[in-house]
Amino acid sequence: MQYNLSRLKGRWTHLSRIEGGIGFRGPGEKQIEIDRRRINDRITHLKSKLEGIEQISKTKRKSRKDIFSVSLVGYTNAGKSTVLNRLTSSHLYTADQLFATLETITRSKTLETKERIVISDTIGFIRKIPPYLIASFHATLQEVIEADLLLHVVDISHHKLFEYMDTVSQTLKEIQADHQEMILVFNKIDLLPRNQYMFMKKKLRIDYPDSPFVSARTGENFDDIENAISKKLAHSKKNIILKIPNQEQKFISYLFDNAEIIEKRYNNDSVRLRIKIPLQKYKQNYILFRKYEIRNKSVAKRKPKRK
Ligand SMILES: Nc1nc2c(ncn2[C@@H]2O[C@H](COP(=O)(O)OP(=O)(O)OP(=O)(O)O)[C@@H](O)[C@H]2O)c(=O)[nH]1
Ligand SMILES: [Mg+2]
Repeated sequence: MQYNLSRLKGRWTHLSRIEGGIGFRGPGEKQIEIDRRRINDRITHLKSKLEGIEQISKTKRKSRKDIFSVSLVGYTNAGKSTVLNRLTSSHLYTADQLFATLETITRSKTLETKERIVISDTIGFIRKIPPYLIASFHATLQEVIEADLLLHVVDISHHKLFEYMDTVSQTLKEIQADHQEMILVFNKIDLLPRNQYMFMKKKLRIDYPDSPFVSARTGENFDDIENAISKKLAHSKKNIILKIPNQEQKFISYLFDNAEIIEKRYNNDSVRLRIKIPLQKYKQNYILFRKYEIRNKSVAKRKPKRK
């Protein structure tokens, strides 16, 4: 709509040739104004709808806070939705077109290890996403920012794969989602002739030794994705804030021995800690953690987010 708005001028030139007299407007100009108003109304309507979507997805994310979350990212048409379909045996819309996916879809999956995770599909990235599009896709991108793990799906058969990989990394940096754990998944291996596939694999293995090479179409090597996720899950860490009374000395010293302390602040009768703790250890002491965990509050006041 924003794009249409900026292109309105040239649209009614055939009518503009009919001149309006002094103080009157030609029919071309009038039509442009009507169109502009219509588009502006539509933009307002869509913006408020987007706010609604964002609110809903925020609530949903909150309710899944304790579940390990994986987000699929990648260049448009890389095969993200197809990968998700196969991983979770679902039937999302996939198509050989750009931007087949326009909203976030989240599916849950139970791994062989019996752990439940959620996996979200997202819109594809492209080179130079215009800023107003980033705003529209904020809800989707928020999912990416908050994910515990990113699966970066790459179309290995595409001649521009390295350029596309760079674009995705760049976009992740721009939305400040480059701190997360990431697994690169090389997809569409069925499209490469065998010798070319072996050559690419050998080359890519140097930089990405743990990456799965798969085909979402045939399902080849799909177990490798699940194994890679399980591995990351086993080593993943939870970022939490705790307020612990001083008498819990044993628990406090346990944390100093087992967690990475990011911030600490001593009060009269308690200590507030922001820590990173391996998920396994968090689970082992789940009751104590839940008892003292502070949700959605930061130890130090954060700088207000720039809009
Ligand atoms: N041959 C082959 N085709 C695949 C494979 N994975 C996906 N495709 C096809 O590639 C096209 C794009 O797949 P999608 O899953 O829609 O891609 P996407 O990354 O979700 O795309 P956007 O939502 O547009 O960003 C579809 O036609 C899929 O059938 C694969 O492993 N092999
Ligand atoms: Mg898709």
